Amino acid sequence: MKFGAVTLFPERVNDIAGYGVVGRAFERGIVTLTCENPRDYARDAHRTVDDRPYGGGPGMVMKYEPLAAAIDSIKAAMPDRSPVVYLSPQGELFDQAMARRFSELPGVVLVAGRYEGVDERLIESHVDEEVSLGDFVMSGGEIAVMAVIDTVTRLIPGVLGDAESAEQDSFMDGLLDCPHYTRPEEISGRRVPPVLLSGDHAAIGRWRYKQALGRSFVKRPELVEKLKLDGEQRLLLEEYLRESGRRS
Ligand code: 9D3
Repeated sequence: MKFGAVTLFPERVNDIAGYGVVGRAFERGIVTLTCENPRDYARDAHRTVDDRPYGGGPGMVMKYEPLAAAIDSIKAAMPDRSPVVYLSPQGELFDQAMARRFSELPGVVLVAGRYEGVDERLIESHVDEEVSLGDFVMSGGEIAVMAVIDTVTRLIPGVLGDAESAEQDSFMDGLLDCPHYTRPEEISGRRVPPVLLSGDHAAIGRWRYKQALGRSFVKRPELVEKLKLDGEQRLLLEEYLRESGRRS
């Protein structure tokens, strides 16, 4: 999988290749990242990449020409059918399904904006998809580009070890995680749930699924609505709500 990134801060985005599971995928050559800086394509003496907005108002807009040249240059080095994805608050919400779709492509070009955004004509001419991480305001697209690279890389076969991949396509898919505990058994009177010490793996699995279902229902009901619960799942959810004092 080849990632391309267009950014005014390539050293920041390249940092993604230096850490953890994703860093190892880069070391092993499973994924690559090529960055291009629009500033290197600015042709004036000041290497200008931004300008004042037509119509007035605060802030600056990223100029078309340096961005277009940077994207064209990176596309030339990418596989055919590598879409150009512009990270922006106006985009479609990023989720695991979108990440899976990207992970099946030979390449993706990710464009990070700065200032108030990019000249709209750049989006029309060079961008295939606009993608947002959610309804909050960041200072630019670099962290979003890194989030996409991290999420997509984890989905590429061979990147995760056996333990981590087993977790990925588990029956808890689409739900929030269950609680986790490690030693010691007691902290200031708070004990680890006894079932986790029982050695009864069927009971442990059932308890974990009940917790995942119950917390999802309480914190993120829309996740559970998507699932269409069967009788057994309904029973587990009732049990969770009773045990957590939300039902008598
Ligand atoms: C409403 C005027 N601007 C806020 C001061 C709009 C604005 C412009 C540029 C808001 C954010 C940004 C920079 N953000 C991104 O590049 C970005 C982003 C985000 O801020 N939130 C969630 N996902 C993303 S993806 C790219």
